[in-house]
Amino acid sequence: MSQKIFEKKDVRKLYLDEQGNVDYAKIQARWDELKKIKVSLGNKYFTQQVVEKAKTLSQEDQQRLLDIMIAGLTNDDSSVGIAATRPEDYDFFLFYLEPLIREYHKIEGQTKQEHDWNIPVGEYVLTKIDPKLEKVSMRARVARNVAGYNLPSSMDKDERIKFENQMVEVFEKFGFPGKYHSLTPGHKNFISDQEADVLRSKHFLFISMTHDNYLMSNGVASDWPYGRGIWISEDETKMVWVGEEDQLRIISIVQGNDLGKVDQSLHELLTGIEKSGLKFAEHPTYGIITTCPTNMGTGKRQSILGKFPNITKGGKDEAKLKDIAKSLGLQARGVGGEHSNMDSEGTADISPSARFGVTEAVVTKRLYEGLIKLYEIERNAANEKERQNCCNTF
Ligand code: DAR
Repeated sequence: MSQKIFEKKDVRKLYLDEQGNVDYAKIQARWDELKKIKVSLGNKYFTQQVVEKAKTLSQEDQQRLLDIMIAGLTNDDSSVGIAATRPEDYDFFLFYLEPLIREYHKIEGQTKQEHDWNIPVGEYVLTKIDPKLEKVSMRARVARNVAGYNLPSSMDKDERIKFENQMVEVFEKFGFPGKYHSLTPGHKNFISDQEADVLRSKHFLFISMTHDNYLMSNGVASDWPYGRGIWISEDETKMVWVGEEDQLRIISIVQGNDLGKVDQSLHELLTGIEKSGLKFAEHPTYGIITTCPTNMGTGKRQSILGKFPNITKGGKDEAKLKDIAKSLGLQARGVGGEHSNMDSEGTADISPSARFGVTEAVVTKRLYEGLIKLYEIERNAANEKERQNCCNTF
């Protein structure tokens, strides 16, 4: 199967028999084919035991299980490949999801998620790592889905629009000065493509989801652009994405050097939204429920945009930075987020990979401690380059 864009409604047909029932032989054949290319977690844990258990379920539930793993079946380069369709999937399909959740988040023993937003201001200060890190783009977001709705991969157009309108009501009364911009044609807050592109050029708004084969094949991008939009605070430091991979991505972007200040800003926004009466989907042990199990637990991702020209050799060796970051429990992404490239200065978005089994406070601590080591490696790479340059001249 090539890597062109597949829509969920078309791709799922590949794994159904003539009666429209799930065809396990077709699924297995595709997983076997993928085993020669790359083994995603969805593939690894789709064992014979899982198949046997799945076959005891109703056809509707078997199809739901197919939908959960369809991005992994579709994308040759998938490393996870899972998207939950409803909050209940994290109970109902645990026989399949639990081991892959444990492996991704490196959880041994009990899995109960704890929360702690007690994050000090003045402690995780980037200029302590390097005085040059005076004005850094620091970001943090939490993913949230609202109880009572399907998750985005199985929302239909009406549900997406209903959800967006419920959020507009929240934004109108939750007390933060700002404005909602909708991509939904005919919406009272509709913005044109040109206006949307301005927001994208500032790295505020997400790009069209129709270009992402993960989100297209698992249905998260269906009905684009209906029910999608962004709320932006007047000072452009707080944002809420509506209708992306999770129903809500609540975001804070701060230019500066104190990681704790981003958390403070994010937590203020999150609390403001909660106070408006919304109830987020939460699991008693898995914590915050998200579409992708990689985000569950805290749903929090905190990052900085940093330059690593020496490790990446002027942006040419992104893989090196990604490998080093991984060994430090961090993820390195390009300037435009996931699946994007770094620039010629090796500018990367660095965040801790763990979101589950750690508290919100630990995510910040891990980012800071990881950055101490990463910048040390960058300095060593710079010194090494200088040493080589010096000696090459002889
Ligand atoms: N690249 C996809 C998704 C990985 C996690 N990222 C999310 N959920 N945005 C994969 O399955 O490898």
